[in-house]
Amino acid sequence: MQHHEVIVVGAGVAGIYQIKRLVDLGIDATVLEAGGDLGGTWQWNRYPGARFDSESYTYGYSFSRELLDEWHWKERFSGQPENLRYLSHVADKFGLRRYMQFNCRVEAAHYDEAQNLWHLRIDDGRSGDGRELTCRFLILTLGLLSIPTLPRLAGMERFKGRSFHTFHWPHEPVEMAGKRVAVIGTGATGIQVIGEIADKVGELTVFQRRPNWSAPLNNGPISDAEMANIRRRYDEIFATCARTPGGFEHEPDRRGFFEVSREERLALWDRLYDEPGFGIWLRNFKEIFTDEQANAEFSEYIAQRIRRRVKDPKVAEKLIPRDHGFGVQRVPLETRYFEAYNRPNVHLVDLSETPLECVTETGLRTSERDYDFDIIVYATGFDAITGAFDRIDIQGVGGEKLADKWRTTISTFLGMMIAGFPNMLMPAGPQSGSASTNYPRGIETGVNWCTDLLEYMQAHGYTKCEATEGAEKRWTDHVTNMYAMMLMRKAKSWFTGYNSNVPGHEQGTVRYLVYNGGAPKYVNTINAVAAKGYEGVVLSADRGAAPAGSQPTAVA
Ligand code: NA7
Repeated sequence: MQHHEVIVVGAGVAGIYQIKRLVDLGIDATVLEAGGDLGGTWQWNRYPGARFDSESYTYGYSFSRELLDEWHWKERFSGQPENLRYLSHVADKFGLRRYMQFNCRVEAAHYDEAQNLWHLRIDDGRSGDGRELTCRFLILTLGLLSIPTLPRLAGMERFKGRSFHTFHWPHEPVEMAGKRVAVIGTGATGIQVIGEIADKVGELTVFQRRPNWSAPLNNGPISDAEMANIRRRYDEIFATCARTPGGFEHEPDRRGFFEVSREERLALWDRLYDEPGFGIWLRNFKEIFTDEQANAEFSEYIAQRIRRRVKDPKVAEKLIPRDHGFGVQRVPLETRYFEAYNRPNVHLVDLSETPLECVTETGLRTSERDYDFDIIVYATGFDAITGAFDRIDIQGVGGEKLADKWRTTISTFLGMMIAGFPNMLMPAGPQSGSASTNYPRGIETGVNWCTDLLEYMQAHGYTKCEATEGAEKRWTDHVTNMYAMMLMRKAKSWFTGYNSNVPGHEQGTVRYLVYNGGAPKYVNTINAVAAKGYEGVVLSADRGAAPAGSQPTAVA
């Protein structure tokens, strides 16, 4: 049986950095990854148009000056192939691949109290004992959006053309010229795909159930001179990211929404609409997120922008959301998205008027008619944030199942630990600072905190850590209370745990999954916990023995 001091599950952006930190400390650790290679999100999502909505140079890791100095981001918002090359480069540069085992799906992780060990069962074709691994510490870097979900439509298997979820877009190029293509879903993914393929396919039919508020990405190349300047500014850039709520360079406008004139508000919005990235969301007035009236006025501004860009007024009205205001769901950024609907080969089907009924051998049937397609693209989203945890049979003290504990309410301590699940850490778990911020900025914070905890334990001779129930309750109440002031609490989105395709999550009953206090407050809080000797965490020297016959560091 393989035994390691630490097993990290998931070799995405968080897992790569986590193993780097562990290797640097000389800790015996391995990464188990279900996919055939590293990269997580950027390994799987190969659909046309997949790219960062974060400025590339704020998405890259900040931990190595050498890495920052040598990597040239070619686009302000870099695309999937380049992003995967980057992560691969990081792993190769720091020799991390040899600590990773691919095609290893973790099926179960059970905590053994007597031995103070986690027992993992993997599904990778190995048989017998080889499927079992043990570790003292289990670090889950599973990804927030790693479990794609498909509609529950009758007949999906009988479609004779090609169909795939965007997450499973094929590795080899998909021939789309002249093809009749359907895209179901208009979230951030659908909006990227539609803008990218509209002029490359024969006919494109978009099946939209609810429109999303979306604004221009305004992407562009980064020249050598600009990149040199970015390199010079890296310290300043990361310092800015660290002090902004979203972990971006975008800082909120501190003026009160109602304290400036309407003309001043319009001047700001006109400027932001033409600027790159999330500025339109995050450089805006803070009241957009909390005040119905402010949000309505700004939403109407964006609606006017849509009307100006979409020629057919009927289509324009269908693309304007009515059930939620701008920015209370994750704002997709787009490139030529609205203009796509001005093309004669692009058609919009409003599923709120004519719902999908089933998939046929040749295409899709709505309540109104049949449509024939060569390719159906499901851009239908993810069982977000907790989905990857639910797919592993995780059992803590006394065999308590995490899926049961989280069935009705999510509860964590700092989004990184769970009472009843000792020595299990989640650098970017539900209720942590990562989900609602520029992800790598958040995960660096989480990974550093978890790694510092391990170092602290080693230095003090502790072998077991567990959050107390009281600390967990206080944190979860804090996360819950923060939703009370946010308009987002009313939106049906993955930030609030809604997913129409996952039983139990389709009603849109709010689940408190993300921390809304902003990155600086989150970092201050977790640092204060550490400074007080990990207040809220019981640390003990419960020395369980490694299992008989175990082989340390048997990395493939
Ligand atoms: P999202 O944002 O969850 O969007 C999924 C889209 O698919 C959304 O428009 C859904 O409509 C639609 N959908 C889902 N199921 C169905 C069914 N059964 N029928 C019709 N339409 C459906 O996922 P994305 O992948 O776009 O984005 C996820 C994140 O990835 C994104 O925020 C970025 O951070 C990266 P609905 O709104 O439910 O009516």
